[in-house]
Amino acid sequence: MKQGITQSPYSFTGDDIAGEGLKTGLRTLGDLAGIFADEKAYAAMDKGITAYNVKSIEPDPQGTRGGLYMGITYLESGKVGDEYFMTKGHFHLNPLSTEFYWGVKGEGMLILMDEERNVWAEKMFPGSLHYIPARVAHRVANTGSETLVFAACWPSDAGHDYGTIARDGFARRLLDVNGKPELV
Ligand code: PAN
Ligand code: ZN
Repeated sequence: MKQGITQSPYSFTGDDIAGEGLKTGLRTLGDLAGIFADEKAYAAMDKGITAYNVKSIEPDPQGTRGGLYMGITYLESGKVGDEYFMTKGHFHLNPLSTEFYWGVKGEGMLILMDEERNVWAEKMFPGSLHYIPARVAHRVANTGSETLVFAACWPSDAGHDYGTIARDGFARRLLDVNGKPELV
C-alpha cells in the first residue's frame, strides 16, 4: 500500500509518454492492406515502411470497468495515390465507449462515421481537442508534410472492432484534391 509522497510511474512530455508497462505497436504499410482506394499505387509501394507507431499506458487489464488508457500515435506523412496515410480505424467493441483525441504536432483530419454510415471530419492541429461519441468509428489521416502526433484517452473496457471497417470501410474517403483534403 502506498503512503506519503511518491513519484508517478508515468510521464507525459507533450509529445511522448513513458513509464511502467509502456506498450508499443508498429503498423507498416503492409499492415494496412485493403484500406486504400488506389490498389495499383499501393502494390507499387514498399510494404515495410512505417505508417504509424502507437505508445500506450494501460494500467489496468483490458476489460476493466472504470479504467482509462492513454496513448500517443505517430502517423507518418505520405500518400497512397491521392489518399493520405491513415490509421486502420475502428469502432469500439463496447458500444458505450467514448474517447478523447487531441492534436499535438502536425496537421491531420479525424474522420468519424456513425452506425448509419454518416461520415464527417474534424481538422487536427496542435491544440485541437476531439470528443468521439459512443458508436462512432474513428480514423485519422495525416494531411501535412510532417509526422502527425496525436494523443488519445479511452476506457479500458472499450475494446477494438477492426473487422467492421476492414469489411465495409468508411463511407467516404479523404483525398488530396488539387492540393486540398476533401471527403469524397
Ligand atoms: C487510438 C488508436 C490509434 C491507432 O489509440 O488505436 O490511434 O489507430 P487504429 O487502432 O485504428 O489502428 C484509439 O482510438 N484507441 O481506442
Ligand atoms: Zn478508439
